[in-house]
Amino acid sequence: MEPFNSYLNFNRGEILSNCNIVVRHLSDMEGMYYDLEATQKIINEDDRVIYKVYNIDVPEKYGHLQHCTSIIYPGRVGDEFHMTKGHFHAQEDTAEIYLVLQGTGKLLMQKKDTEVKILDMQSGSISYIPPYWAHRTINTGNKPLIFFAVYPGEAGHNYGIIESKGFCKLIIDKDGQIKVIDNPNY
Ligand code: S6P
Ligand code: ZN
Repeated sequence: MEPFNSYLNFNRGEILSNCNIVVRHLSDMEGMYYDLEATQKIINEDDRVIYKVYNIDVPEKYGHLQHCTSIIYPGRVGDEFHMTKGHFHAQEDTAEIYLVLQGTGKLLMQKKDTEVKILDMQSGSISYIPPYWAHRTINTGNKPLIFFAVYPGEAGHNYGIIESKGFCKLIIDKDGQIKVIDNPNY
């Protein structure tokens, strides 16, 4: 394989070449926000885009490095802030690095024994997600949250556990304050 450059628009988070784009509407995340009524209402109205991921094309193999940007648009579903689905890596002993380019948010992480860690995300923050931690990103601000991620080629994604149980904590807007609460459905 030959070396190559890609180009990132720092303000918009878009990568302009060598890329595939994942667009997640709310309907792609049904059941992941705890307010099911608010979810259904938004899906029926405009099924808004919650986030996009610009993935640079690299072989999903040991020795390579996957790299991408994620853009989470600001907003809430009920009182829960816009967020990613969240996942474990399929190859669980693989880590990841997130570098925030713009916006503010939280990085919610959880191990299988339900130990939880939440880190702040802001422009310039570099978060290290060690092996074995599931991770979800939440936009708690009023601008897009844009971050660049790098992780091992073979890591893959396991969404199943999070799709069925969620995380044990939720991050919500309570009267204009960011609050971490227990997930009533966990
Ligand atoms: C990949 C990395 C991110 C997420 C992206 C969307 O390992 O953690 O690129 O894929 O932020 O989140 P999700 O949970 O829908 O894949
Ligand atoms: Zn990941």
